[in-house]
Amino acid sequence: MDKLLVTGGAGFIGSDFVHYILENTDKSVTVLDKLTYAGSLASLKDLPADRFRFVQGDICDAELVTGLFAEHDAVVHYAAESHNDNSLSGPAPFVQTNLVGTFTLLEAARATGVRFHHISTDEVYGDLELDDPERFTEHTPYNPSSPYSSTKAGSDLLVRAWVRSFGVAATISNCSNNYGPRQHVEKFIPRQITNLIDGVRPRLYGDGRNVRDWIHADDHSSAVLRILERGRIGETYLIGADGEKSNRDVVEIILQAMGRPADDYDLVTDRPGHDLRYAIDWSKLRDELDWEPTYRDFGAGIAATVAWYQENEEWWRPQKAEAEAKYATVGQ
Ligand code: NAD
Ligand code: TDX
Repeated sequence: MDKLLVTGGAGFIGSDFVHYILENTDKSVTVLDKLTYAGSLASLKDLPADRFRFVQGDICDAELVTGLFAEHDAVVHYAAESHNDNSLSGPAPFVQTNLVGTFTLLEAARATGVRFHHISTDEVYGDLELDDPERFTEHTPYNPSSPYSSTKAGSDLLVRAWVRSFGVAATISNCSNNYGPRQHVEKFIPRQITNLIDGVRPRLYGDGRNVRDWIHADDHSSAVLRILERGRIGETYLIGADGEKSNRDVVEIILQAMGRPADDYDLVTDRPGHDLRYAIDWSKLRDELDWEPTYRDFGAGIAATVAWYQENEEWWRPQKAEAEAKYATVGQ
């Protein structure tokens, strides 16, 4: 598996995977990315020219996609519309990219026989009560809440059907919330960090008690590589790092890292249908594939992420006004 095609490689997690592969293996990488508002070539700067190529294009373009599959040993599929809040204000591109796009890639995998890994989310399982002792496992029934998570759930089911009906050589991973450098400022953690840089108080939806299970993007990347190399075809693997935190706790950790009082935030209008809690049981990945996360200290990970946004304003500044203008229309 020397030649990888990475869809969505100009986005947050896809670009992390590209950097991770080029730094830690001898593989070569082609990125296929449409460069929507969420994609940035600045996330793919200074990569080795002899092992890296960028193709701008749409995963819904069957001819382009099938030609690219035939030139590679494996495809890792990150491309998606990824933001829940956008899926509430405009669901159409979510249906197009997440469902039709994944269908188009699966048909190319079927035609070419190329190994396929599908990147998905824990949100396909719906949410948990705050005091539920259970966490999501590979056997938890699908119960998505938002247009985003329902299209991701649908894309997972397409992959499963293409494995069973057509023998496509695919695996799926469902990961918890990622943090780290190069995440779009529409998302929770970078939004609060860049607001604070701009002198604006962090904004918590509802009462701020919702819980997310955080993992550093580099740990997500190492897990995906492990599944690509050792995962069993047709299997689903959950990826997590025991990182449950309430949104309130996360904001307090960011405020502390930026030298501000712990209560220096505002509560704003809640997200409609807001999932209460996600929590991942990743023991299958540990027991079967011998994988462990390496980022165990969330406070240190956040401090490093804060430093990255402080030092890379030229990367995020072009996104900021548009992201905040969208939030302003819904009182968030
Ligand atoms: P992102 O929004 O930062 O990046 C998405 C990328 O896909 C962008 O570069 C965009 O230009 C590209 N893209 C969108 N539509 C396209 C199309 N039609 N054709 C080609 N490229 C297209 O997203 P992210 O946060 O990096 O998420 C990447 C993947 O990981 C998604 O599949 C998402 O569901 C999944 N995921 C994300 C998280 C998280 O915490 N962010 C957690 C679990 C799983
Ligand atoms: O300003 C905010 N205030 C706030 O309280 C924002 C932007 C978010 N929130 C809350 C909503 C969530 O409870 O913070 C939490 C995290 O929000 P997001 O960053 O939008 O992430 P989430 O909705 O949990 O989804 C993320 O994780 C799973 C990714 O965006 C998805 O792509 C991934 O599948």
